[in-house]
Amino acid sequence: MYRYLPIRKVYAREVLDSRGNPTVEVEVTVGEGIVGKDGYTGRAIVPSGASTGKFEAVELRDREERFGGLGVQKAVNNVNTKLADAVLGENVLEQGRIDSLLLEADGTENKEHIGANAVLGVSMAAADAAAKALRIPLYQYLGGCLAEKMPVPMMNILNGGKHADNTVDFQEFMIIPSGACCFKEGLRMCAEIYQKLKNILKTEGLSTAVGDEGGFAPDIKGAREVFQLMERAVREAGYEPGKEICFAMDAAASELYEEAEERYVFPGESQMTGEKVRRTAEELVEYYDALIREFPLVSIEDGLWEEDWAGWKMMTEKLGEKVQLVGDDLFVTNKKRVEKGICLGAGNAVLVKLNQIGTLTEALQTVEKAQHAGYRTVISHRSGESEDTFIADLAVAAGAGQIKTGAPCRGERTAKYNRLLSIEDRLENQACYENPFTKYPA
Ligand code: 2PG
Ligand code: MG
Repeated sequence: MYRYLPIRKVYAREVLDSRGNPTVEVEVTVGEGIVGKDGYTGRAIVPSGASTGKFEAVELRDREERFGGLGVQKAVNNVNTKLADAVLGENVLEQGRIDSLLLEADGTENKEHIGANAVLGVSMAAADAAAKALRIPLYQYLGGCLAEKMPVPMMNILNGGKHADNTVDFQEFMIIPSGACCFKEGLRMCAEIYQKLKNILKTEGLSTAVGDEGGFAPDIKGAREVFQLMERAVREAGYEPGKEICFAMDAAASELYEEAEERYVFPGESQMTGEKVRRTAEELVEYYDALIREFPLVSIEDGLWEEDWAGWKMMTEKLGEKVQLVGDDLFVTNKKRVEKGICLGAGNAVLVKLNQIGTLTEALQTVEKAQHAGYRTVISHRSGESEDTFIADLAVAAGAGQIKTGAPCRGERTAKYNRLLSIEDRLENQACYENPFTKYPA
């Protein structure tokens, strides 16, 4: 077995993501011999968000005419010059060292110099190359021989907010197969419900077009009406809401908050009702509480905006015993912000997105910090994705427990689900699948 596997080549190119915007693909070639002859090439495509948090690491865009300013040639050049210089000849099996060399090459706190999209591409592709050279699956390389916990999917079936052009103000409505015995069964149950929901929408004369993450994107008045349709779909598929299937939502409240008004503004609901709908943090938490009482809602992500630590504390005191409160924009996969949340008692779960922080090592440290404090972890895709399946392996490797990777629709989403099916197959009876929501609804 190898102990030293030098990085021979680092190469990036501009490719397209699922929204048709450019993103960075990186190839890292390792091997003791001549490149191209007996080397192993790992590859990675970096995702991109739409409802990005204010405190995320910086995604470098060209801001020139091509691709409407969204080109990533500068990030690509940074990989091919500065980052390649930093890691060529380094041992790919030392991920921690590679990531710290990448951080050093950038030299800023938020990776604004070289771009988190450049840095992350190299970090991920290096891990992929190492796994290939060792001829073991990526989840095993990252997580070791104890990597056998399959994540429970939080499957997005209805899109709103920044991910769709409809009147639904909250960004994501998800189903969780809490009664499934394994990942494969859970995925089947969710896919069946997705199809039932499609039929129901059609019968109701609502649109079955999909949003960025593959969930349907009809014009609906508010969350209650969405959950009612979801309950119908669950029942029609032959399952019991609250027993076999629970609900989750990503409010993405940072997108709704108007600082000047100190209120959350609901443009879709306002349009549908003809009244200007605005809510304070307290009113919004009351609103969530009512939804929790009416529906089997067990997880709320970004229930309040990213700078309201006091509001998050209040929300956690009120709802934290009943439901999972996931910090996405609040924590941005940043260890320091998670530490702050733990100290304050803000939220009880962390959403983990690699490109919010920029290196694999930092993301894994955040997971460790969260899990150590008893916070749950959810590995997540971005709304702009690709065929890259890294996060599926990462979810198993980190024993994250949950994954959020969209609807059972659109290739960039199903690629991750299908990868998880193949991992579960490979693990055979070693694979474990635990429902983290046994104690909910309270
Ligand atoms: C989120 C993500 C992924 P985006 O808010 O959780 O669903 O969306 O990538 O647009 O930030
Ligand atoms: Mg989110």
